[in-house]
Amino acid sequence: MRELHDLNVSIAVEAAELARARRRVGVAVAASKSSLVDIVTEADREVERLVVERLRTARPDDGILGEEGTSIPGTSGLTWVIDPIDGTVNYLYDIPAYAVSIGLVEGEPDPSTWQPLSGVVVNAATSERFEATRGGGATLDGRPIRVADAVPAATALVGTGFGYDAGRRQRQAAIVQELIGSVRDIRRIGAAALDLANVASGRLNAYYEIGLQPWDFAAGALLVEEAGGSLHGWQGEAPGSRFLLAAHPQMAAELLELLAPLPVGDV
Ligand code: LIP
Repeated sequence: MRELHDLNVSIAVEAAELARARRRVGVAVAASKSSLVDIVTEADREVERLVVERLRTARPDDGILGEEGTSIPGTSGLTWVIDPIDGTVNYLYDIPAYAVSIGLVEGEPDPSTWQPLSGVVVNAATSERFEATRGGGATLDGRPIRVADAVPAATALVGTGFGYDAGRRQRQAAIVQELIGSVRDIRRIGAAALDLANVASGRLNAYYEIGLQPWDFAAGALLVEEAGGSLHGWQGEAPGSRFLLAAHPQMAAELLELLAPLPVGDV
């Protein structure tokens, strides 16, 4: 496990350095995906190629699933789940909140059944390195991190995010409009992996989002759990693309109760 995690850290740090270097010389949209504003840059693709190349050399029997199209089945029972640049729009605008996120999971690359083993999230703009191993705790630049102490929802700082489809964003915003009056405030940072790292390190009390992709949270969810937090899905489902909430275990019930009457399932 240690060797696999050290490999994860080494590759994530190298990939973050590449992303930062490309940002310095300028970034342009290479293509759009699900909508005009769901963009990919050449750096996203280049960073994913670097991560895949390193993993194929070091771990040729493992599976790999990446946001920018990598889908390689493995025979080892392990799969690396990659978001080469999470927070792509922040990256395009040079807002210093974009991260390389690499999770290593055991089992099928299905968030409802996989067992996370190692997670690394590197803020490529600031070089902050969040990491966790299953049962080994979570750290920020080598220092142990813990979720913030539980607080009532009314004083909770809650992160969330929005999708790339305009109609879905409006439905998601309608939920925020209802929730914002019942919590301290809302933060929309623009990178799920960093939102989860912020919960794990106590910078947010909670984070929820509707419509994430497996690569958005494969590493960050392990950070939260190893920092003493818990992950929740919608109405008892496993946390995943339909809905994911990360929070201190003693806060989750109240936050889920606030969300329950809202059209989360219809977004
Ligand atoms: C982003 C997520 C973010 C979400 C954005 C987008 P990307 O991922 O990290 O939480 O709100 O809509 O999905 O596209 O930057 O890798």
